[in-house]
Amino acid sequence: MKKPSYFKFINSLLFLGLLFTACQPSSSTDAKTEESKEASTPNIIFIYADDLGYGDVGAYGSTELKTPNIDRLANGGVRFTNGYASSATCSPSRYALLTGEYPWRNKRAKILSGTAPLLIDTAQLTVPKVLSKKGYHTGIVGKWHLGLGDGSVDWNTRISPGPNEVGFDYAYIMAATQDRVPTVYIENGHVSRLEKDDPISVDYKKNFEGEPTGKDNPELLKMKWHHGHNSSIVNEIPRIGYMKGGEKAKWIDENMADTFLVRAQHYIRKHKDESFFLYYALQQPHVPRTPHERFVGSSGMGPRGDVIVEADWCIGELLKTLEEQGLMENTLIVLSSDNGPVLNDGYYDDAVEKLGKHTPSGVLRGGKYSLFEAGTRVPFITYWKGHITPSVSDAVVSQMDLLSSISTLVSSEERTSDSQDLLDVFMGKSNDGRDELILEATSRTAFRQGDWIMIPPYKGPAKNMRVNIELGNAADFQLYHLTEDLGQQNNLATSNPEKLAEMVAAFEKIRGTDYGKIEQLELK
Ligand code: NG6
Ligand code: CA
Repeated sequence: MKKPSYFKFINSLLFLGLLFTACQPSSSTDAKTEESKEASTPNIIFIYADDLGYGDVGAYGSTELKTPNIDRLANGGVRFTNGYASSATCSPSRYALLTGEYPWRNKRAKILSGTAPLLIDTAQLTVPKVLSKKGYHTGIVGKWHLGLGDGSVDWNTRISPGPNEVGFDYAYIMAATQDRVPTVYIENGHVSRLEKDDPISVDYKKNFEGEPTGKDNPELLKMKWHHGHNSSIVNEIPRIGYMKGGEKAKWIDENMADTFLVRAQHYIRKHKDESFFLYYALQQPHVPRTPHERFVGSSGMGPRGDVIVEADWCIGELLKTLEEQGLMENTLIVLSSDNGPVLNDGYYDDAVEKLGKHTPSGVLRGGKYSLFEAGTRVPFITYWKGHITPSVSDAVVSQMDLLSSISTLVSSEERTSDSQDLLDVFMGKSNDGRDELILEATSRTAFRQGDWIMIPPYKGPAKNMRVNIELGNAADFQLYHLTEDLGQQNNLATSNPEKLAEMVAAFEKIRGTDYGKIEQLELK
């Protein structure tokens, strides 16, 4: 009698035990912890194009130029229609992207030469620093253009401070732009493939004796310069600045896209088991436009279109790598451009002649260097498979806001005062973007508030004839209502003096009052 009841008891215990294990909250809690751990420290990739315009992307209305991979991100994530770079030129935009600080607060934040010292203070907060502190591995592959060293760089020893000193664990970069010397890759401060008996010298003022230049030796060129770009010749392309030596270290322009892509893919594979931040800074479609032969003729628009097709392909390959590694659901991707588009930016390369019906600025007025919308309003996409529901957002967001927003994402307290926490907007959960934003273009500034934009009077040409872009300069204030007049055709400054006064007052509160004194445009 006892036995069976004993066994019954044991059986009941076993049954209860099994039931307990099955219902144990610990396993689901573990799964939850795992999930939230993943959700709170996803990999983060910034894909940052150079001079890609609002109208250059299929998802933003381009019908002539096909960008299927960017479109895939745009259609599977949040596509911002009011997403802004902080400046209409490169270095200031990159400065704001990484530091979360308005570029006009830093007087040195202008288009930098290849020998300019590091623009970011090594004590300054940066996106990679925020993430490093949360255990991320951080890397940059591509265009830097934020200065290197302290003013007198010896390119033959370790170059510092640079990306490694402002938060990046790994850096494989070109120093400035593809059209500026030094035309070499730099890996963690060391010029790649540099040979001891062929040291590099760089000078932006005077040439090295006996070295040919674009200006004096047109017979040595495969690409002709239109304005500027007539100093040292590298790979038969004339550049800005003078350089001597480093023959084996010089990049091959047509391979640059592949070189950066392979490094970015390698970085992803290497760090797939930890949380990583990759800043993949594409060099396209900045000049000189040098598509690999696989892409020559691919757009029917000449080299500018071809390098956009090439950049789009690179993005597709990067996505394949993430898929291959099973990282898509655990990676937040932000895609944008550092400033608006330009056609002829100093070389004859058929960008104007073969444009056809394509409109790089889309419906917007202006372009690179301009205070009009096309200078700073750029493709801006956030994508995170399984976490961001596809949508189109007209919330006003700035690249500068990524610092505080990402900080919130990874449960960090770090903030800068200019960078707004718009995480919910970037995640597509809210449409409550910025109320106001100051935009910059070659040291001039304009002010967006709500649907309005106010451009103060600036001396200087209305149009830069060489690049054929309206700059936004005028003798009087300009005021546009952007939802009713996206193309900025109707200046309402005179007809709406109250609104203008309100905008000027709000602008001056942030910007101060000396914004109008910039007569000397940095654009030569
Ligand atoms: C300008 C260059 C232009 C481009 C630009 C930087 C001349 C005349 N023009 O000074 O070709 O290099 O700087 O572009 O030299 S950016 O996208 O990096 O800001
Ligand atoms: Ca640029």
